[in-house]
Amino acid sequence: SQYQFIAVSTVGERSNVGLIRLNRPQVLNALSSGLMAEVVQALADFDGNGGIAATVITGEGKAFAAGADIKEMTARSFAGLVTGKFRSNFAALQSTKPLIAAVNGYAFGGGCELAMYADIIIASERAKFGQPEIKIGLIPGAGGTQRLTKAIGKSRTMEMVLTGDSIGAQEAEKCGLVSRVVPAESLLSEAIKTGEAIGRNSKITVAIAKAAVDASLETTLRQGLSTEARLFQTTFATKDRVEGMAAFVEKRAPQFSDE
Ligand code: CO8
Repeated sequence: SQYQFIAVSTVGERSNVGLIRLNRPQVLNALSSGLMAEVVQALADFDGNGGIAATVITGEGKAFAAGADIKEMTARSFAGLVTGKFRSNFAALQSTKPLIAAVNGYAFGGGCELAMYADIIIASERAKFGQPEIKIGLIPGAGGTQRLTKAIGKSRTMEMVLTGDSIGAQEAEKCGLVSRVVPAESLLSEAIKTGEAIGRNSKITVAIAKAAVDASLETTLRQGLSTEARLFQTTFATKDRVEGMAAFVEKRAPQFSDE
């Protein structure tokens, strides 16, 4: 394999779901620069692969990812952070297709941030989410203060970011950080099933829908509704909407062409 720190495959009945497994279980999948660079590459490859409908990312062992690699970070300096490339792998994460995080265990620090980068988080009952950076003299640096606040609100985010304490899967579900909690043994199959369900829809319409939901996090309600209206209109220009409606009327399954 071209990868050292992750394992990459395609899964699902139609082999149309990408799977990325973080694979440094001996250090709880700590996100070293090397590992992050591989995640960026694998995600970009799946994104550009016409046969892939969605990607699932998960961790090997008892962690999803316990954060940035602290041993690697100890050598970093303020000047190096300002002028260097430490953040660039997080900043380079890019997926126009749906990304599903299957959080199997600890999602701490950069691990929680990586999960929150995903479009959907499905949690095993063993999952734990935290932004413990404060305990080592840092603050979250890859979206933790922003995406967590948008997901679960200011008060809980403040409590987590200021104390460094983590929350379990049930609490994460209760406060809306994850879409659902499933038994540990069915986590991966549930995440893949979700990818397959997305894959039964038109790729072009899925991309438009994802862009519309993403817009809600970036803008005012008025602008967001306007963006949604425009994107809704564009779906009428697709062959897949003609097919989808025809199939409904004719009481048959649609044959989407992704056009
Ligand atoms: N980095 C490096 N090594 C790690 C990390 C990590 N983040 N987490 C765990 N490990 C290693 C441990 O050192 C240990 O290695 P060894 O066996 O050689 O001693 C091995 O993994 C197993 O870990 P533990 O023995 O600690 O396992 P426990 O089950 O006892 O504890 C915990 C699990 C509670 C998750 C614990 O490992 C822990 O607290 N880990 C650190 C969590 C943390 O602080 N994460 C935040 C890191 S900072 C961060 O993520 C900033 C992100 C910035 C991104 C933006 C880029 C600019």
